Amino acid sequence: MLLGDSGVGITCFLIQFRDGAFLSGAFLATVGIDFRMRIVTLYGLNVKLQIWDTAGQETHAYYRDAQALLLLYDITNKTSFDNIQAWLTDIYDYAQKDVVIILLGNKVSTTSSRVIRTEDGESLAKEYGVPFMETSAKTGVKVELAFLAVARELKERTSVREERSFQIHSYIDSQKKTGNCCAN
Ligand SMILES: Nc1nc2c(ncn2[C@@H]2O[C@H](COP(=O)(O)OP(=O)(O)OP(=O)(O)O)[C@@H](O)[C@H]2O)c(=O)[nH]1
Ligand SMILES: *[C@@H]1O[C@H](CO)[C@@H](O)[C@H](O)[C@H]1NC(C)=O
Ligand SMILES: [Mg+2]
Repeated sequence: MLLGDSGVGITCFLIQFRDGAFLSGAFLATVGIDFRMRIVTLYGLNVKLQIWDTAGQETHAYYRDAQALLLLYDITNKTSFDNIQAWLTDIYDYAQKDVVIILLGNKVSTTSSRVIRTEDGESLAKEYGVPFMETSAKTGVKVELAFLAVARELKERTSVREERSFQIHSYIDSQKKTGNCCAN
């Protein structure tokens, strides 16, 4: 499930992942809740992701059952970043204890000015022990990586193997560096 303040780019992020395109034109604020599917291949298996799009506050009732939460803020909007702490506090109160969380600073390719530095996002994420990356729902930067990292982590958790070979933090760090398709 995608969460964050209104206007951070949640719907665009989801459409970019599903369709590989930026939802431009008329601004369509999400009302209520909606979901979309995409099938990805992980370890040679087709995995169907059911991704929920939400809008604004009061979403506890929905994310209580979510397996993973992608929490977005907008790097050009300080309010959306300042509210991340409140989001995380709520998540720890209402979400499942083993929920996978990832923090995303969206709109990196924006022409308007950045107000939240990369280091600010990194240190907040570190404080809460969650993985972090900066993304663009517009150009697609790290959109695929964010979802695939979460999907792999979920798959790993349901695996019957005793040893965990996959670690979401180190996976993201390595993918950020490789500069391949999914990490650009
Ligand atoms: N430059 C830039 N603009 C973006 C990006 N993602 C979204 N936007 C713009 O931000 C605005 C809000 O995008 P939405 O995807 O509708 O945001 P939302 O979080 O779903 O908003 P609500 O549904 O109203 O809560 C739109 O004008 C998008 O064009 C991005 O990565 N870069
Ligand atoms: C910044 O984000 C907040 C939500 O965090 C929103 O209410 C506000 O309209 C946004 N400001 C701008 C200039 O987009
Ligand atoms: Mg929306």
